[in-house]
Amino acid sequence: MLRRIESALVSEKNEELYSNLKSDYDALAEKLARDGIDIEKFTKAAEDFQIAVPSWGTGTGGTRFARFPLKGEPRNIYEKLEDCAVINELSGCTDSVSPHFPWDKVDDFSALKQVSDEYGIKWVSVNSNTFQDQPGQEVSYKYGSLSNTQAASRELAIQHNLDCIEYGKALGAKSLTVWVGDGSNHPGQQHFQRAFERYLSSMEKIYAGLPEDWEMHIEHKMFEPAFYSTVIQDWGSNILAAMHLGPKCKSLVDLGHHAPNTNIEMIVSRLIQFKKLGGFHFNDSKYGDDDLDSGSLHPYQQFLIFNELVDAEYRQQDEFNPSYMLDQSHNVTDPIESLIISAIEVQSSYIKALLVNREALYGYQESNDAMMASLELKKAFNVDVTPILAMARYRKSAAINPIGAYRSVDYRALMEKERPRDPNASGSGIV
Ligand SMILES: [Mn+2]
Repeated sequence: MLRRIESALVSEKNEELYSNLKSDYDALAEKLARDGIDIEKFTKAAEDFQIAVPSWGTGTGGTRFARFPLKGEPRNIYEKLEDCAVINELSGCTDSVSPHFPWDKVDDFSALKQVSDEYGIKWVSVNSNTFQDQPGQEVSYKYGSLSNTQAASRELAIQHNLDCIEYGKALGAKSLTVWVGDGSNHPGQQHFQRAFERYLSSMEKIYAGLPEDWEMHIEHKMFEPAFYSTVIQDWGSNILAAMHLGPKCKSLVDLGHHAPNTNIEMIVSRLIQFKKLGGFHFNDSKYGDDDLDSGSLHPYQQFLIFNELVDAEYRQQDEFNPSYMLDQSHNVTDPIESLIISAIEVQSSYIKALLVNREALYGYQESNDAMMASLELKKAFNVDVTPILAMARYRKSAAINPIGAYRSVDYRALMEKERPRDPNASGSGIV
């Protein structure tokens, strides 16, 4: 298999760290065994856990004020794929990439698929982009895309989504993620119901173009670029649209796309209950859609979301198969490092949620023992699962210390030589 970081280097670094890891792992195994928990089951779960990386996340993010690009940034989809391969080689838990069109320009899909196969990387949900005009575009999205009052703009947006499905088919993807920035900036600017009707009518045409084994995921977002109203601004509008469109359409939850303090885990539960949870864009947030690194600020919230997901797995909820993806903006860090650490943070939340004693929790819920129910969750959350995650990486020939291994090869300096900057290159965006 093609690699970007030599496996010999990773194993050399791992051997330096293995004996300490083994001690920590054995100590945790003994501690968990006292509660009748077999650590190996959780290590296996960590080995199996996978989360997708967004192609656009490999570039430095930015704000509407500025972007400070990193040296050696990827300039095209092939170079983004290379960086995604690095992330997977070191983290062992990111074996898929989600592309974004037309940000990702592809001339030959089968050639791209061949390279990704060589890296052992799969392509997952295809993202369409109808929130900005492309050079030479004849009709504009300035006043919306799928909900635009002008039929020509709507038709262009519908056709772009249908094209994205074809791109995804060529890459082996199985879902289309649709996020639109449609909305308004002034009270009275837009007729709420008519805009939503136009959106639904456009989405019906895209839905009709879905292959039998595909899903369509709708991503809601509270605000931006529209600052007064947004057509799919919350999970309510989202699930209404998904229910209207049919069983292949589900809702996608981006953690940053809610008002501060929203109980996202309860939204997740509702979507699970009605078989409408399509997937996630993981990130963290303090004020709005600030796209901080996953788990960097609210690790307990992320754990509580996984508590709902693991609960659904435990209950063998019908039609429960959400896709996991990172979607964050890396403004001050090396995106490769942020994506590695974020993937591991999400994996950590999953393993901690698996540690919850479900039957005990149900018992406390039935008997209204609020304190013990809360402590049951805290008990799992407070377990330091890092030895489990590191052992899982070691067993998969990924890095025990991914950032240490990454920094030891000075990848960015190598890429600076390999990828001279194009002064006309446009920046990556974040949705
Ligand atoms: Mn997103």
